[in-house]
Order: sequence, then structure tokens, then C-alpha cells
Amino acid sequence: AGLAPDSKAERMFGLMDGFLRNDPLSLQKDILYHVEYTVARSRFSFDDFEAYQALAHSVRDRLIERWHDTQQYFKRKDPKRLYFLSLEFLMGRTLSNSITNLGIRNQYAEALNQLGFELEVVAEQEGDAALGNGGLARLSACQMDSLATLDFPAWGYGLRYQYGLFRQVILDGFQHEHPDYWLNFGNPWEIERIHVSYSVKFYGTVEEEVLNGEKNKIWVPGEMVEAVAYDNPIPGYGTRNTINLRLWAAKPSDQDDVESFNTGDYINSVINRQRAETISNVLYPDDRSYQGKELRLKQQYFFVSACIQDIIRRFKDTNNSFDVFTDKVALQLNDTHPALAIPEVMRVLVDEEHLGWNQAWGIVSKIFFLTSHTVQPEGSEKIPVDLMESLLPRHLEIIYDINFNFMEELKKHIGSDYDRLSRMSIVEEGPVKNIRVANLSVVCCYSVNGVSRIHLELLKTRVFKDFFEYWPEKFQFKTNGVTQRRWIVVSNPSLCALISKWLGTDAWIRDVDLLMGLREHAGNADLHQEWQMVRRVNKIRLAEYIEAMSGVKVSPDAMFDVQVKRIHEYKRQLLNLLGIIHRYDCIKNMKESDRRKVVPRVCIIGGKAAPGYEAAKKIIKLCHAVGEKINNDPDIGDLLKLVFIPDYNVSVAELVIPGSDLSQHISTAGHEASGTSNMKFLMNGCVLLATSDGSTIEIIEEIGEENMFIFGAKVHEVPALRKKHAEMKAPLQFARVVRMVRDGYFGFEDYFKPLCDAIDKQGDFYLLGHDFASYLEAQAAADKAYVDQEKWTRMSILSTAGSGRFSSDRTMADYAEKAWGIKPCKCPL
Ligand code: Z16
Repeated sequence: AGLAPDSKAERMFGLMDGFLRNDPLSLQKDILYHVEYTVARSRFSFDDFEAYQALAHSVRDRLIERWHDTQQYFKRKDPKRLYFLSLEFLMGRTLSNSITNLGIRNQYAEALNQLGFELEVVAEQEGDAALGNGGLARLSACQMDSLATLDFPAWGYGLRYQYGLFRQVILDGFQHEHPDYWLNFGNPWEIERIHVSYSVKFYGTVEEEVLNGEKNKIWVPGEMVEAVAYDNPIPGYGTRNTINLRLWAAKPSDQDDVESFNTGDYINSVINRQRAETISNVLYPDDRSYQGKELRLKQQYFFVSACIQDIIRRFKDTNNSFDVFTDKVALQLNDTHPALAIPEVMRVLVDEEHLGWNQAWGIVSKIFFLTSHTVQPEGSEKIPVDLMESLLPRHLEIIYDINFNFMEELKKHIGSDYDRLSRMSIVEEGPVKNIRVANLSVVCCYSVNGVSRIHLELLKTRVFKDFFEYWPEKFQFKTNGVTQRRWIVVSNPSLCALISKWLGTDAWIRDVDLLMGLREHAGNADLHQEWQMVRRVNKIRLAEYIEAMSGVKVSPDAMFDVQVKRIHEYKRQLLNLLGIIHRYDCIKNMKESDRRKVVPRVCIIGGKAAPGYEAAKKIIKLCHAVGEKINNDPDIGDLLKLVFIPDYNVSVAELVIPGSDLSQHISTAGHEASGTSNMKFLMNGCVLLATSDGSTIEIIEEIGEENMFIFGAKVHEVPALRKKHAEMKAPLQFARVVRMVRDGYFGFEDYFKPLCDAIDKQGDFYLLGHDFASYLEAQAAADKAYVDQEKWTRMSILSTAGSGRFSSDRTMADYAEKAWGIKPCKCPL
């Protein structure tokens, strides 16, 4: 494929013995070859980790083969391409996912067996690639999988942080952050491209020159850093297409500080050079809050500058006029983090390619697409003008010019409504002037996309109200989705086999709407039995993990009730804990005869708190304190357990999600833009206990409220409830459990006081008190349903059956058609 039929190419192909073979014998030879020559161990003695390394290199070879063919094919066809820009990707592990998508999992499993190893054990050797925080970052990873599978001509771009998201270590119930120096063990999945590198400029001044009688700006930088490309192949499932995720690493530049070398201070010059690498050193671990930190801004611009140089170079390889740029390039901004790409493209087109401002603007205003992920205005980024002026002087000028033109145009339409003009301005005036990155993005992007239907409503009516009224057609939504390849096929192989058996096909792995076919079997007793069996085996696996991690023995007969996600006040892990305390309190006060009717529960909570987020850290400690009390109470036994799963990440999720019965998504309505873990649980047949928020609203429509446990205030009720709060009294049972925490029933009363105060004294912004009663009702309904195993299994099957709409395949097809304007480009087999 992709080879020109001349004799040289044929000879080269022949010399390599054609393509790599995938039969188990060839795979064994290949693994041993890599043990000997890549890992450099003896093939007569190597351990699981070395087997993993060799196996990974063997898979890598196959990925590279397809990657080459795909890229060559794209180059030949030269379709419009999508460039997906994200500062975060949570890829997790790669091995298992790759061999699944390549369709050679069984062959590898057999090959390893013949060599005396087990695939599952070997795959466990791999560490997670955790170059992101939470939902937004895992979404990027799911979307890359779908883009590859759907044969879209797409590229992902990101940063190659040396330190991924911190590892969470729990000591005495408190979170500690340990560095994740993930590259220490080598990374066989990346291909270093030392020759694909670009200089990125910082600081300095803007000068003017006269060029062909016209004034032209040139930016004379004060510092230069090199961006080096690391390519990560992303294979599609059931296709040869393998797209690229290109991550940039910062390296010292050879053009920089020649000066200091000349002055003779050699040692200090070398040390100074190394500072360049700090730019891509570390991922910022705050998933929302934004501080105007210089290093973060440098990271963002470093990323954007490298991407744009790479994209323009590739464009010029096959095109000689910018007239067709908009037919060839679409740039997706994953939140506003990469928004500096906008003034950067303007700068390159005007200052370096010498296009007129209007022509450049005509291009820029058509190629960018923004996805917003939040409803919190305080999450939106602001860049202090002072900082911008020193780090990126030319970009500041360009942003001012864009804003000037925008303000002039706006005045023509809305007249002198100065309040509105100043709200919509890209520049925030005041004691400290700021650039509003969200406004810049909305003004310049062709479309602004919400991540669920309700999220778009909130963008229109709250966050971007003024902009929506001005540009209604700019605002759209594409509900998030997740990839069924990782979240069913890879993480739950037995459920995968069961689904294929009952549907009579595995075509749902590429065409997930077929899952709906399970609906007609939802009452089938045979399916019920097999379904329960699969779920039980997954629960046993999770129980073993829990015991290993926390020392707590849990029974797989109990209902596994799970809430795993970043810790946030709005996600209300505290509501969950207060509910658990209430349950504990009830059991304690029960007669022996009533205890026999209690449905045993294992409550599982996991998630990381941003290092500077005090309230979130207190919630983690409270979880441990409550767990300590409950788990060691001989009165309670197996009726109730509470465990915290430390260091929740993608590979832990792959274990936890298939093993859960009930999963909680209980944000205060109007706060979760979408939520994506609800979709993963749904696919795995877990029943949801949730508020009507984010994407859950659409899940309710798809599988029916009767198949879930829905509670709490609705989005449109929340503002009024907040106002009324002062007059309302929290229910007695709620006051009682808060008082238990306040009075030190679980110890640490001083430490937990601020959590209680937020509820009792500061207006209970997240409405825990208001929602508590209906939360308990939903929990009671879950207990009741769980006792009726037939009913529960039916709900579980219907959850999986209704999950098809929440595949990232659907999201990506939607974006391709309604936003980016790209079409599949399938590399022939
Ligand atoms: C993030 O993960 C999200 C929003 C945000 O502003 C920053 C980060 Cl790091 C999440 C949303 O909270 C979640 O609702 C959504 O499903 C996810 O992004 C993907 O869109």
C-alpha cells in the first residue's frame, strides 16, 4: 500500500520480506528478537517487565508500518485535515489498546503463552501516560481513538510533559502529591523526531522594517527555545488508518545565548541552556482554577508556536497559495488553553507571509473551532497585559488590533451600550488590565461548541449571553462521548464477548448503535444469568484490588456503590459521605431483626484533589476518617464498608468501572458541563444514581428515568433555591449528620470545621441540604431494586443497550460534518 510500483520500491519491499507477519510463530520470533537486540537481555532469561518491553517494541513496529502508509496516503490525497490542539491527553496504557485495535490480540496472547508468559500479567507492567487532569484530557484521548477509527485525516497535538499528573499517596488519610516521572522506565510508544524541530521565540521587541514600500513588523526575540517532535501512533480499529499524536518537548536552542558563550562563562552558559527544558517539564495539576503564571503562559505559547509552524510547513509542502488554506486546514481548540494559536496564525500570515491584514483575518476567522468545557466563569483564563507585553509583545499588538476592529463593528450594531461593549471586549480594563482569553476565542472562532445540550443552554444564557445575542448561529453543541473500544472491549473483555454473542456480531465495536439490539433480550433469563456471571467476576477482581490497596475485605455479594472522579465541591463527594454517615447511623440504631433486611453496601470513592484545593483535600481526609470508623465497627460487619481507592487514574478506572453496580454522578445541577464517566459506567451495565445535570439529562432521555435513580434540584430551580436558602431549614436528619462531623464523631473536628461551615454558615452554595432528602430516597430506591435481582439485571442490560448514543464515534462524526468540514480518507488495505 502506498508504494510506487517502480522496481526500486519493489526491491526495498522484498528486502524486508514484505510486511510484518502476525501469525503467533512470527510474533514469537519478533518478541525474542526485541528481547535480544532492543531490550538487550538474554532470550533464555527475561522477566515480565522485559517481556513487556519486547512486546511493546514488536507492536510499535506494526504501528509504524501502518502509520507510514496512512501518512503517505494522506499526503497523496491531500484532503482537508483536522488539527486537534489540546494541552492535555490522558492516554493511560497503550499496549492492550493497540493490539486490540490492530486486531491481533489473540495472536499475541498465544505467542506469549508459547513463550511462557501471560498477556494480562505482561500488560500490567505498563505505567499510565497521564498527561492531563481529568475529563477534558481523557475526552481528547477517546476522540483520537474515534478519529482514527473513522478514518478521518486528523492530527493530534500536545505537550510531552516530563512529569505527568502527580501520583496521589495517602498517608494517615491525607493526600500527598508525588511526582510522576513517567519517562524513567522508557517509552516505547513514541518516536523521537530529532529533525522535526522548530525555534520558538519569547520576549524581546517589535521593530518595523519597510518591505516593498510597505511597513512590516518584525519581532526580535529575547529568548529562543527549540520544540522537538515526539510522535505517538494512534491506530484505528478495523482499519489500517493510524493517525498521529505529536507531542512537543522543549530543548535548548543552538541559536540562543551565543552571547554568553562568547563572554567565556562556559559552565554557567551550559547550566542556563538547560533551563529551556523547564517549559515542558510539568503539567499544571489544577483542573479549573487559572492563575496568571508566566511559566504556564510560556507553555501555552511554546505549544501553539510549534504546532502552527508545523502545520504551515506541511501546508506549503503541497500548496503554493494561502487562498486554499481554509480548504485544507481546520484547527480545533480544546478549551481556551491553546487560544494563542489565533494571534499566532495572524502574526505568521501578516508578518512572515506578508498577507494583508484583511486577507489574513478572512482566513483566521474561518479555521478555528472552540470547545468549551465549563460553566464556571472563574475557570476562564485571563492573561495580565503586563505579562503578555513582556513575553509576547507582537501578539499583544495583534490582539489589540483584533479587539479594535471587533469593537468598531460591534458599535455599529449595538450603538453606545458601553456596559455591554466593555463586557464583550477582549481587553478587561481595571487596576490590572487583562486579556480575556474566552472573549478572544469567541470573537475569532468560526463556531463555539458546548459539550452537552444543557451546557450549550448555559453558555447561551449565562457565560456567553452577550455573544450569543450577537452571533446566535456561532453557538452549537456536540454531546461528549467515550470510546467503546477502550471502555468495553479492552477493559471488560468478558462483557464484550457476551454482547457479541447475543447480538450475533461484533460489528458494534465500530457501529455502536447496534448495542440497541440488546433491548430485545433484556428480559431473557439466559442472558440474565450470563450477564450476572460476567458482572460477578469483575466484582471479585475489584474486591481483590480493594483488599490489596486498602486492606479492607469486601464481599462481592454487597452492592458496589462507586463515585470516582476529581474531587470538587460541586461534584459533591461530601453529599455522598453525609449519606454514608446517615446509613451508618441508621444501621447502628436498628433492631437486630431489621438489620437482616439491610442491603449490604460497599461504598467506593476515589479521585485526586488539586494540590492547592483545601476543601477538596479535607473531603479526602473525611472519607478516610469515616471509613476508619465504619470499617472497624463490629456492629456493622459486611452491612456497610467505605473504601477510598488511592491514585485514581485511567488504568484504575478500567478495573473499577466494570466492577461497579451503582455509580454516582451527583453534581449540583448546572455545574457539570457534561460528565463522561457516566457514559463509561453506562456502557459497562452499571446503574446510575444521578442528578439531572450535564450529559445525564440526555442519558435519561435515552434509557428512561425508570432505569436510573434520579434525584435533586433541576438546573432551572437552582438559582431560586439559592436565594431562598436563608428561609429554608435543612431536614433534621441532614443537620444531625453534619453535627456528627462538626462534633468530632470522626475526630479532627477543627480540620473538618470549614466543610461544615460552608454548609451551615455560608449559605450551602452547592445545596447539599436541599438535595439530601431526595438523595436518600434515591438511595433507598436503589436498595429496593437491588434486592430484586431480575429487575436490577434488566436495568443493567438496558443501560448498556442505551449507551450507543454516547460513543465518541458519534461526537467526532458530528464535529466533522457540522464544524470542521472534513471527510474520511481511508488508506487502502
Ligand atoms: C475538565 O476536565 C473539565 C472542564 C474544565 O473546565 C477543566 C477540566 Cl480539566 C471537564 C468537565 O468538568 C466535564 O463536565 C466534561 O465532561 C469534561 O471536561 C469533558 O468535556
